[in-house]
Amino acid sequence: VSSSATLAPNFLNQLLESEQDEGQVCSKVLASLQREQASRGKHDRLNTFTIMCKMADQTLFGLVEWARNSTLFKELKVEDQMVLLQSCWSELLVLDHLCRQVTYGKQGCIYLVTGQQIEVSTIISQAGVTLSSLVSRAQDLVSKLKALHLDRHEFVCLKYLVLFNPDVKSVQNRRQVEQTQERVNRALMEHTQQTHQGHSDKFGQLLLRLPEVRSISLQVEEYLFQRHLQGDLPCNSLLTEMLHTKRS
Ligand code: DR9
Repeated sequence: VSSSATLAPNFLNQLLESEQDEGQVCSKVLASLQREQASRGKHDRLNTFTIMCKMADQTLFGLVEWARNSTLFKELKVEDQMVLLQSCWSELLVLDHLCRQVTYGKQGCIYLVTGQQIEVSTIISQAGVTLSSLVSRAQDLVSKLKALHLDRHEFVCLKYLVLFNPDVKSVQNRRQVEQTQERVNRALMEHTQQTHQGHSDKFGQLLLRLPEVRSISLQVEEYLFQRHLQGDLPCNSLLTEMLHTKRS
């Protein structure tokens, strides 16, 4: 057994350590939404879109916290941490959404971070073309990932691959980001080879899903930016701030 093969499981376990507990994330998001609702009067209830944005916003806070607590990310200069997060925040949100669907989602339903379930057919009937297409594309990807039996280790590797993107412009220490990306990539490859020996191409299949994640995330940004231009996005949100940073 080569040394890299014996070291890889430790490395992967180390990556898993900074994963957040879904129950805790759910409680945090719910608590924040309830505080928000409690501060409002009977005739000042938030609409669905605003609630969804606040939910996404809280989820995003959680993802930023996840990144900033991870050992690998902490090794980077703060400036590089900033540009990486600013570049991949929407991809992280999409991956997070996908993983939640793969883990908890029922056929034909969207499982929200709060534990609520919404039927896809309801969304399609209420939403406009952009959101409907987004939800459909995401559901197609969920089916593919379910068929691949994506596990927790693989999911966390995909998150790191998205985060440590050496192609982001204005990264200062490109070599460092590249080396981490390669290390995670190797760990993912070894993990898929060891745990899915009958499925020799799982590694390749997983990586082939990333361009679609990217494409969906760009469509999410486009959708949110349009709603922002219409004045629909809640103010003081991290979502809005991220949308602006990327465009300026
Ligand atoms: C889990 C990660 C946190 C993100 C929380 C938000 C989850 C977003 C994931 C899927 C979308 C769920 C949509 C729920 C819809 C509730 C009922 C509904 O259909 O409402 C319609 C409303 C308005 O639709 P519209 O904008 O198309 O306008 C219609 C127009 O007025 C008439 O033509 O839609 C919403 O309220 C949707 C809010 C979406 C908030 C988007 C946050 C996106 C951030 C990340 C999600 C990443 C994954 C997305 C993949 C689908």
